[in-house]
Amino acid sequence: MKKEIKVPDIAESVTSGVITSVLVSKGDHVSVDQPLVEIETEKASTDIPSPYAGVVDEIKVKAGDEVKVNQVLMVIETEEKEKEEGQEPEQKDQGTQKKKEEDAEPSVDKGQKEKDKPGKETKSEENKRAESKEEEDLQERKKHPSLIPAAPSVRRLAREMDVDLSRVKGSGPGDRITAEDVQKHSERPAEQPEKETTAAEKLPDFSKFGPVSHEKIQTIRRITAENVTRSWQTIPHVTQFDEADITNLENFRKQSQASFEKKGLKLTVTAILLKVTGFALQKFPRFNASFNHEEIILKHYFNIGVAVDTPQGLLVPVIRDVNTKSLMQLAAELDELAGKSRDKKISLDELQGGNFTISNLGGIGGTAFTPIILPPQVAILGVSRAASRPVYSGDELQQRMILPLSLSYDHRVIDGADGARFLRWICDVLEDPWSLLN
Ligand code: CAO
Repeated sequence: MKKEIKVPDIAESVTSGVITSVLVSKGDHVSVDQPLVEIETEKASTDIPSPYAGVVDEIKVKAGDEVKVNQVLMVIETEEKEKEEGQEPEQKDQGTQKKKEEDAEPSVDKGQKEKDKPGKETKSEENKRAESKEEEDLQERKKHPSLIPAAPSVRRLAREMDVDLSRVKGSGPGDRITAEDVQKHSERPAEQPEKETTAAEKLPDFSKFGPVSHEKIQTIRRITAENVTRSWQTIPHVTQFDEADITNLENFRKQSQASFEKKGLKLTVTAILLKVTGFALQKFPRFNASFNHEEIILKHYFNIGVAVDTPQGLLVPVIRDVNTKSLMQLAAELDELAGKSRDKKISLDELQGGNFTISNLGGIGGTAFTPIILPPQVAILGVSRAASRPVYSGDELQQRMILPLSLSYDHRVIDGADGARFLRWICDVLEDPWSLLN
């Protein structure tokens, strides 16, 4: 029996990738879980294993091809016998569903169908009726969104891309909506790619003014570019700035360093921020949420992603349940995950499930920046370089260590006052960690 192998739902908010190598050839015998292709997404490289044992019948991709979730990669002739009806269980269900839907059609429509004999009406009448049927169907789908045939991953993608699923025409079996349908639909009204191409074509010939060279855009860069563009275009970002006086905290950090060093670790600002932000997310639940137009999903677990600068591009590994972990455990996990990200050893699982992100550029420099939210999250904390500054304490000028922080948040979920309160709360705790004990 022939089975199609499709690109699976690889990771949260990943909709495409590039085939880096095809690991089998036509005619090869493959076993269950045997890697078939290697794919690179903006989050990581991974193998796609075979769900079946059988013989490779057809290969539809080659190294370098860009593929989308749900796209067919190859066909495998499995050792299973053809089912009686020659249908997959899923397809059978859809067939039954379709039949049920037809049976449930209002009797007026059935009667109307009888009258619809060719030649009995003009073309424009036919068009009008087709349009009004389409409109009826649309209203029906809007009333009962759960009846729209689409997998949970496709629904999630539609929410992230701000696509109304009831308006998308499905191209899968039983009119099932695929990730590709959602993508195509989202591209239609915006005509964004077309505009971008036109803009690129209109670039002047820079070589007229001086020497130039061309650098091919690498996969991770291109996919990151697409994702940040989508985030920037669909999420109304606001960025709030504040500063924390971390003089006392820095003293504590230096004093604690010896006990961390004994375990081969370093206590850094990022590890401390993981701890403090974990508390902040518990206190301000809206920052630990996702938005899907109909509701705000509040999460009761506290997973925080940390942006890591790696030679292959930006990666965001996730530290889980930060509120249950000590500073020592957080420092150890941060060190391990940042190392794995840089060494290309991070797994997809370790890159998923974040509720909030910390992006610390302070080790490099900068006084402030406006970080871009990682959907489906609703906020991200930017950390710039802590610096020693003269600060008045009453009439007295003192030398203090000041840490600049910026918080970008989704204004559909969080109002400005809450943004300011959240960031101020973090600053207050950094200035006086003992206040947490109150
Ligand atoms: N202000 C001043 N100094 C800072 C600092 C800050 N905000 N943050 C870190 N530092 C210092 C550290 O104390 C350390 O100093 P020493 O070498 O003297 O001990 C040095 O900078 C390097 O720190 P680190 O990077 O090893 O450790 P970290 O835990 O603070 O950061 C990580 C870990 C993964 C966040 C960081 O290495 C990194 O990759 N940052 C880049 C994040 C990024 O690219 N964000 C942009 C995303 S959007 O494009």
